[in-house]
Amino acid sequence: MEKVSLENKKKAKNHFYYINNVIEAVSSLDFFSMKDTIKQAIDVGVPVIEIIKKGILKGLAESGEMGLILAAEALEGEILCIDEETRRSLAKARNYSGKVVIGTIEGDIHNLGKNILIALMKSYGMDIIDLGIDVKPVKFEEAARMPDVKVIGISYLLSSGEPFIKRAVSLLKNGELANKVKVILGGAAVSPEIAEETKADAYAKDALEGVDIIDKWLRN
Ligand code: B12
Repeated sequence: MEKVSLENKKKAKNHFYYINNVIEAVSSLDFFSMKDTIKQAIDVGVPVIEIIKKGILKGLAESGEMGLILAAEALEGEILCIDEETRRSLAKARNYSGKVVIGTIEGDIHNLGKNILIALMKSYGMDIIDLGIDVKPVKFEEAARMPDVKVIGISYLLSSGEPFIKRAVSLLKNGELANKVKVILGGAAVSPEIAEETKADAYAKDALEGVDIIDKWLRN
């Protein structure tokens, strides 16, 4: 018993070291060390979810706008790479059914927030279809018709995207798809008013809140 707890303490200390390196790299705007430290943390076995929650998001909070732009590039290759076998076993352990579709709304090319959410969802074991950026409302509707799709997540950072968000949610929630899919909105331009006005099922102020809501939906 004593030995196990000592090992756990060592492991936690080790993880703390690698997570701190990630925070340091992200907050100091060092693109190459961002990539390296994220990869190192993954290689030594720090769970991706910890790297995102305790490392990347903390580092981002300390960095300015330039940091966010660099981090967007650095993250893409590193944290979105959970292999399919691992994902499936995580999904089974959590009793998930159904897929999540995600995309950034028409006219909007911001993808860092969306990619962070995807990385988090993958680390929970969720099965994801990423429609990418600048996604037309009708594409969300088409995706919602696919078998197994249960959740549609829409990212929205530019306030000029409001008409497209309204159109997308209307296509998803005003017809026969309303009972098939749940819709969640996120991103800096989303407000409680928009979520209520559009009749989306939920909105989330950040990826952590979003992933918890989706987690509950996929278990039902
Ligand atoms: C980085 C950035 C860019 C990068 C994007 C790089 C990339 N690959 O994403 C570049 C330089 C390309 C860019 C371009 C532009 N940008 Co810009 N950009 C930003 C910036 C600095 C950070 C956005 C970001 O990545 N934040 C970090 C992430 C982690 O946060 P987030 O996106 O909010 O996501 C979190 C949550 O919201 C949530 N989340 C996000 N999506 C979703 C979805 C769901 C379903 C859920 C549940 C949760 C969720 O999870 C994330 C983690 O918690 C913001 C300013 C800011 N400080 O926010 C401006 C900002 C968004 N941009 C802005 C503008 C105006 C532009 C441009 C039009 C500029 C121009 N004149 O060309 C263009 C847009 C081009 C286009 N057609 O989209 C404005 C928007 C203003 C507005 N209200 O409309 C902002 C607010 C800057 C400002 N203060 O004016 N931008």
